[in-house]
Amino acid sequence: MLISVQARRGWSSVLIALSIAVAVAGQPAPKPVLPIPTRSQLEWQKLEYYAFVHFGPNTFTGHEWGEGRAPTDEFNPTAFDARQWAKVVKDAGMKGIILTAKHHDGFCLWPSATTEYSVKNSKWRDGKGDVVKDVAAATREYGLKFGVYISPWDRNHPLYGTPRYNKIYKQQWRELLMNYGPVFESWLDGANDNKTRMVYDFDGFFSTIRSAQPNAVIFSDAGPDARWVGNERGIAGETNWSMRDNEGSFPGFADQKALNTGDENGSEWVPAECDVSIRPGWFYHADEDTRLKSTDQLMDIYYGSVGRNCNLLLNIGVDRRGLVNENDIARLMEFKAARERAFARNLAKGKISASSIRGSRFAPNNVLDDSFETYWAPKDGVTTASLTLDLEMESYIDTILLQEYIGLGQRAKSFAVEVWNGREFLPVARETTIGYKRIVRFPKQLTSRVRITIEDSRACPVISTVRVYNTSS
Ligand code: FUL
Repeated sequence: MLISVQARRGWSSVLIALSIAVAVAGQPAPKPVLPIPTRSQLEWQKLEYYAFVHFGPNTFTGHEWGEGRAPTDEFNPTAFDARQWAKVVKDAGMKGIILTAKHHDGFCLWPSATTEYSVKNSKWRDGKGDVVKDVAAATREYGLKFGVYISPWDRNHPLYGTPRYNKIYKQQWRELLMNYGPVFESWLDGANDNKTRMVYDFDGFFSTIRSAQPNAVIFSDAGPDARWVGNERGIAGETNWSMRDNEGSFPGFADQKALNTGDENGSEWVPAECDVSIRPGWFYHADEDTRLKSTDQLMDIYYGSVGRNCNLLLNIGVDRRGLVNENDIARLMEFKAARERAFARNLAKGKISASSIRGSRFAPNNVLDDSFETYWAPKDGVTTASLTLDLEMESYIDTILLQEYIGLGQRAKSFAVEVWNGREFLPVARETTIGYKRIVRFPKQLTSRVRITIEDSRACPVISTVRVYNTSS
């Protein structure tokens, strides 16, 4: 008896607590729209900007695609210092380094048991050096992520072109992924020898990588976790969905146009990454020291990649000393300063209202805080909705930054930005997708109010962030 009274009391207090919770929270969160990112994919997306480093015999021979015949002694950096790389990368505002542990020439930057063509047979550090080990340790020391690229195409290995080579390549992945600590991204392409046309066991490669490092995002032209953006210019499509169908596509046979925009109806979450080099080539060549991309070009790349729902993998030049070259350092820092100038002052600080309110937990104010996890959402079923923002004071503006809370899927299909001219709202931009981050630039306007209208969406929109800037002030 006593027990059941207590139980009833227990239940009623639970009910009271629940109704208070519902009153405070209003409606429950919107249901996810599938597919959605895994935890690793979401954490990966938040990195936004990290470095690619191509380093190996090509650095010394001046080639881009070595044939695998350069003597191992050619690889002999005179002042190799991975900590210098990590410091530069950190100072540049990048979040990690992906190292070409093996390029098409087949030379391994670690003492692999799978080949004689590696650092172990070079003069560098009397064959005792290990570039992978030093870079992995330096990234850890500087709080950076570490990733690796090994080319499946191997122009040196005697077994290349035979099925046995697939085993060798898997073994190389295992060596890299099991001996050097956590790897945030495993990068591979479908590069192949035109004559041999080696049949790669991509499924086997992916499962080898997955079992050695379950949290590493696997990148290739065809996913499975992150996809190539379809060009090496660093520019994503204006429309850029993080969804694709990986089925039937494999590395090396890429539909570049489809990769550039993703697919609204894609069944898998495969966000795009933009790989692009700060120099004309991927490897360091002294004669390219004066041909680095300008800061303006890098800003365009930033807007075309991070500003279009992509991660930016910017390749930098490590020279024959084994150091990031001074020219690259200077440009990286100018690029960083330019980003800081452009985004110095967020003008989205005033009052905000929405055309549809779901509940206080999902209030429009959530788009103004610094948290990615809090968002504004209208009621279920509402796929056209707007946010109106009063700026603190009349200001010049030319850029708006939006983020969708992609933990619930990528939703917005089209949106418009309008500014108040004292009498009415005038359109300044009409765009398509948003995704994790979208930065839209428009001609400079003097205004006190901005309206963002999600015109169409796969389900009710979930907007995490709205920021407004005058990037040319
Ligand atoms: C391509 C390679 O052929 C280039 O040399 C470079 O490594 C680039 C990042 O990937 O597939």
